[in-house]
Amino acid sequence: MSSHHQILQIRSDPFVLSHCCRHTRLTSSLTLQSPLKRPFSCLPFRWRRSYRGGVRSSTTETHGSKKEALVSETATTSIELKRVYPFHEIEPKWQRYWEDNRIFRTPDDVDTSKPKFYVLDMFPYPSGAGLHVGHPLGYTATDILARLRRMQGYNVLHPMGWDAFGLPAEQYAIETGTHPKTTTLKNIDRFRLQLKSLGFSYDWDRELSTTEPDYYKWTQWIFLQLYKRGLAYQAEVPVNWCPALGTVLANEEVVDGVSERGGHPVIRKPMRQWMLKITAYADRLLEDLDELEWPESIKEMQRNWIGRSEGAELNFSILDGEGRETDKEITVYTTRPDTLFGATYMVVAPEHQLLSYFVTAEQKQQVEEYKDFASRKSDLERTELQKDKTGVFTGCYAKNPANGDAIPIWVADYVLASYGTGAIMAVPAHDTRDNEFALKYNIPIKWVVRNEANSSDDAKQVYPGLGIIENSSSLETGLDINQLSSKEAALKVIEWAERTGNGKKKVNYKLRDWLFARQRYWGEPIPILILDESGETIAISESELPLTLPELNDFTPTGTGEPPLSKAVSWVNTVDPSTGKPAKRETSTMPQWAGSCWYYLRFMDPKNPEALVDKEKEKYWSPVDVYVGGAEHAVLHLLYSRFWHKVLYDIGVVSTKEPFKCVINQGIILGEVQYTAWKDQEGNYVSADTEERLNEHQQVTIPEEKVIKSGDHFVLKEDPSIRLIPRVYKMSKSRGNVVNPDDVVLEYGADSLRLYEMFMGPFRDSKTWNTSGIEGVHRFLARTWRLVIGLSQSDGSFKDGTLVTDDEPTLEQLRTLHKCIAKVTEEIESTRFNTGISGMMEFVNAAYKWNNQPRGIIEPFVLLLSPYAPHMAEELWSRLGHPNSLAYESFPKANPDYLKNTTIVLPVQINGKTRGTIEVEEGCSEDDAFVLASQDDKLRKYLDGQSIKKRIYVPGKILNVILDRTNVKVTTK
Ligand code: ANZ
Repeated sequence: MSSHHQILQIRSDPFVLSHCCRHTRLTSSLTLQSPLKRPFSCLPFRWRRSYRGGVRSSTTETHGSKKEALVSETATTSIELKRVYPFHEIEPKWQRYWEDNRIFRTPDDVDTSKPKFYVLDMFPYPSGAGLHVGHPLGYTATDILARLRRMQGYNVLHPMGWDAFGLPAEQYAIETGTHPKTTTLKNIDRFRLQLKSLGFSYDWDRELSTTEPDYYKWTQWIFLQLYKRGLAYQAEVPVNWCPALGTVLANEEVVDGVSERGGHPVIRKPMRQWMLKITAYADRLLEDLDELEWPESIKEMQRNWIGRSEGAELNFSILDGEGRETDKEITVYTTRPDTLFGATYMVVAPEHQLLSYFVTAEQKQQVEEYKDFASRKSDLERTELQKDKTGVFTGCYAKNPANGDAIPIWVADYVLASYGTGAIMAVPAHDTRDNEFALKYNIPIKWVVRNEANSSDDAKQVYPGLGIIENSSSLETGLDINQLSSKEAALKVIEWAERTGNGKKKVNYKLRDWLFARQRYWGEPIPILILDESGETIAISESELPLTLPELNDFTPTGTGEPPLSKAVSWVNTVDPSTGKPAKRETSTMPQWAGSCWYYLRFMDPKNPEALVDKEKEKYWSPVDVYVGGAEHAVLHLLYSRFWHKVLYDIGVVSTKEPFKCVINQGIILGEVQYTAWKDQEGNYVSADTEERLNEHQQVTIPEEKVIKSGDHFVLKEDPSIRLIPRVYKMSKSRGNVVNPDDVVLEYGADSLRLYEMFMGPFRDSKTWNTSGIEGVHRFLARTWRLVIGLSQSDGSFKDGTLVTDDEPTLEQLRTLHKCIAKVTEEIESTRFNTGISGMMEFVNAAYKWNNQPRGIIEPFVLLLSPYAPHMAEELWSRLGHPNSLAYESFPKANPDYLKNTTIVLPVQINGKTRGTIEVEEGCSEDDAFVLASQDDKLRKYLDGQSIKKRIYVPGKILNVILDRTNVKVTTK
């Protein structure tokens, strides 16, 4: 069942809250009224009432007609809220306590004889928009794990920091003149405050930002190690040039031909760029995937991204105008050397290096125009299968090495410059794209592979599969592969090519070297000098690191491709310290990926001025045990980090081959379900299932309280014949369905937000936000509070202390507790956080039926609750008489003796007379007891064929079945 459905079913409560999204829409006209610096009306409705009532008493609210209504409700509501439970007092109190006492600090000198647990969140980009409700989803999960492991005696590393270089701060600087550093620091402050308000147990002493020179010193140091090993180099490559942003973008930053950020057009342009040779690690990046406890889907995405393929490089000589061989060759990459005799033309990419050498004078202009045309397309557009193939004949021919045939060379953009050799032998009988192209341009098609499985296939159809080779022998070259299987033929062609110098076996990867330079200001400077005289590049000395980013007031791109840093003239112009020769600094900066590639290592030893990370510390803490973040980072971030990690492994900086042992992707939180209805011209509703052309009617959004579920559908409460369509959207500013976690914390508290995000559904699934769901978990927390503390007094406050007694727990109480311990522990460890909560809810429901709340039961339960709702748990723990935080108390362990299911003998009466007994599990349901009774040999004769009037069941005591004498019916099954 999808999480969407689950959530819809939870909604039995009336909708108390207005959606935050609607409030956010109201805000534009109602500004600056609240002392919270937030328009009053953007707060959810109930919060407004309590706020007015004095819980937070400093406001004066003057919103016209609403005012009176609000005022009349306030006095009671504020008390009601206090009665529920005083999260607004407890939460800041414990946050202060944790901070003042540095409770979650992981000291530098931990006792390394204890086991370790390193649990890490993908650190956020501190955007101007602040925290989104999607952030706390992953952060709460890691916090629960961190808190559990601390209580289980592990040394826990649970840090937080900021991935703070990047485009948005720079764009903002261009628009407003505010320095990116100022914006970034402000955003970080806000993020930190927000995270602290959620009670996450981060070791804030280890906080770091990728923009701090102390940090990027080591990012630059890693770059130098790469450079020294030939893994960072410069090359003239076709790049995605975005004129509007004035920068080169990586392939993954271009979506459908426009920049991912901002949606500006992107063109292909050859430029000299810094590249990192990730391809040198392709094999290891592929092989080592197998040993990782990562979701199979991510591993598969990485495998596809690396894209290993085996084939051959074959050389085709270029022919001159008279058809004579020249000394120039075009090398193609093919995964199907068996189809060599079927190659009836060649294609080179528009950017191919040799193109200008062999294109004929007559074709030159057409080819130039075509190159220009192709430069406007992204690689993705060029390779899309369904796109119409285009190309231009170069006027030149090449020799097929297998049979000596002269075949035309075309230029076409379905061949990419960046893959293989940027040239292909085209086999239109056996490759779909080549087939389409050949048909369009009237190029001969030659069949060389027979489909064995279906020889009756239309011989004129393209056949891309393997088969038996035919039409493939040449007297001239002596090569004959007829009647061989495709596999055998491929081996034979490779062997022949290697022997005759016509080619070689080749493994290729889709993975390309990583374009590592950005023509932007707000990034790490690349620590390289370029000598004025020779253009030679020189690494700056490690002792000069960090090479700090110079101050700049004008961040606008130069528009020429020259990075903004070129405006920092006195920084750029320098001398090579070893020779005194004039030189210029590299003005491109590193991409945002750089800082995030290795931050997990710095957290192990964040303040070390001597080394990136101390060896002993690294040995103890590596690898990251659990790494949680969004699936959008499945490939790039995780692949880049793995690459750097492997380089660091090779040079002895780290001790493990892989950085992250287990990766978990949290699901996306989607906006609240929106219900759409349609109205005709007269204003009458039209049911979504009766009308074919719904779009001709007016769409209206129906509030949830006017909707009910009918069967599998949603209908209007006032007229159930009108069916509605429920829709779910990603949260986005433009749709106005973004939920701000701050609002939720104000209204319900951080513990409720944490619990709700965990309770929404399975952690890895996408889920829809639902405000009434928070009310549910909030009520659970309030029930827990009252269970331990009791009801509030007449003034709304709560007595000190608790209701807990020192009575010996009963067997039933112990069983209930230990079942809960087993469940919560198991569910947290398997990251099924939602069902862990259900376990605690069951416990609280059971505990409400008891006459006493023994300390021996309640104390362990409070510890169980603490990873999820740490503020409430700390408060209860302290009221239970403990002077210290519970953060390092032992997490309760389930005693297997109390987990065994026990059976009891249950007497069964028929019409009040005991007729027999049955053996049932303790706590067995009425239905189960009845079924057992009706199957019992002795009892069956009383029940068979009888109609049952009623059943009286007292669990653990008796089952009494009253028969209906007037209507005899078989109902026992
Ligand atoms: C001849 C041939 C015959 C091919 C046939 C396929 C089928 P993978 O598996 O993805 O590595 N190719 C090579 N370089 C290319 C480039 N730069 N741009 C576009 N296509 C390129 O694919 C390798 C196959 O893709 C190669 O094998 C080549 O076409 C094409 F029946 O060569 B083949």
